[in-house]
Amino acid sequence: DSNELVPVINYLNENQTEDSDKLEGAAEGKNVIAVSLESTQTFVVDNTLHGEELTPYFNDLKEEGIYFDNFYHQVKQGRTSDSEFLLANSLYPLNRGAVFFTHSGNEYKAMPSVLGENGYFTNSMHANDKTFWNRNVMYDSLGYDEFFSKEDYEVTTEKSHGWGYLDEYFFEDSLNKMQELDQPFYSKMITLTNHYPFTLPEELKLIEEGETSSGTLNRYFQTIRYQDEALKKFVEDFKNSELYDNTILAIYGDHFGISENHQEAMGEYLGKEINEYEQFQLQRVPFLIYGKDIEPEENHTVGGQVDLRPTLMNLLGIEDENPVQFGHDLLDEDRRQLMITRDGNFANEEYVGIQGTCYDRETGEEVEDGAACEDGFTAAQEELEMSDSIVYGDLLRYLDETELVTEDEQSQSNEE
Ligand code: GP9
Repeated sequence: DSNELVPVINYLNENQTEDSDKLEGAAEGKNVIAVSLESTQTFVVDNTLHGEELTPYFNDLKEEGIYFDNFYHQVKQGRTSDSEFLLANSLYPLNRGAVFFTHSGNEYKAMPSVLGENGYFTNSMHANDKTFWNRNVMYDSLGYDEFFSKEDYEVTTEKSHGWGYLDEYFFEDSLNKMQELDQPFYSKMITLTNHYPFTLPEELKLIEEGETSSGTLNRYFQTIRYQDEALKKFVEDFKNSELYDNTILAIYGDHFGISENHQEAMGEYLGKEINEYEQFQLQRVPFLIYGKDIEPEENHTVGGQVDLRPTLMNLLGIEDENPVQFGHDLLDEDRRQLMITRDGNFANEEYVGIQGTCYDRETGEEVEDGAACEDGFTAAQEELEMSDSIVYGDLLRYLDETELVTEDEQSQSNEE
């Protein structure tokens, strides 16, 4: 019942820092375009193959925005849909299955619905079948006004490959659609071409394939390079459009593309042995905030996808009335730096904790004093359990009444 929410809200309140974000409201009233880059990991950023950059455009673009280099994906079996869940709710996805399927009937007070209440036209753009990951059902629960799916794009065989509509055309059509939307809008775009098994038509291969022992990794370099070219066309067109003046971009990787089955090949490419710590660090995905009046900065804070919502809402200067969020604004200088994975592992400023073993986050050395990681493991367990209780118990349906209860308690204790 509604009482189950109280301890969660109390815990979250205790862990909130006073907001000391100089960028609060920096993008007030602006449109937001969130771009989810399929299978894009941080290790490709500023990296080369055969002496050529893998993501030449992104490498330059990140110098013009706020780039987070210690930002991790937090997905599990629901993959892209889990990353969407993290972004929309600032809750953790589930340990088994995809919450987009298992709990699409829950009540959420997700970012699209809150933005909607604040005058935004909210939509998701993804040129795949609308039923994939149960998106057509879940998007209603998350409060999206519209879903532009495959049927809304000019998908032809010539413009498709592998999983479907090629990114370059997806970006082009999407930008055209956005220019027609009511403003302010929030559009979430999801790319598709850089998806396993990472194949491309010959003429779209802009770089020779890799030479490692994994064909998957070798091809991944080519689809990553292709995606970067498609992104370039999109952002350049965006900059030349009227949207540029009043829109921010939030570009992030959704999850890993290269699984741990390819560790050896990854080691060949990176020139080091991929142990447990390195494998963990490979779960970093890029995150970039870019827009006309956004001051460039390289930000090293440790965070993850659960932090996207509070970060964006803060930039927009919107008071988010849903207190049940596990993320912390990435731009808040006093934020608690703790990134929790669905497996109960974590990274904080000093350590990375993996399956009971504690590593120095910067050096990767195992820390003798294992107790150093105890707090992190405990917090990870606690938060995952609390987040699960919300999802399994469909507790957000009690949000309105619970808030009244906690406020009452608050004012009572103030009077005492
Ligand atoms: C499919 C796309 C890819 O619509 O989101 O899904 P993934 O396999 O990466 O979760």
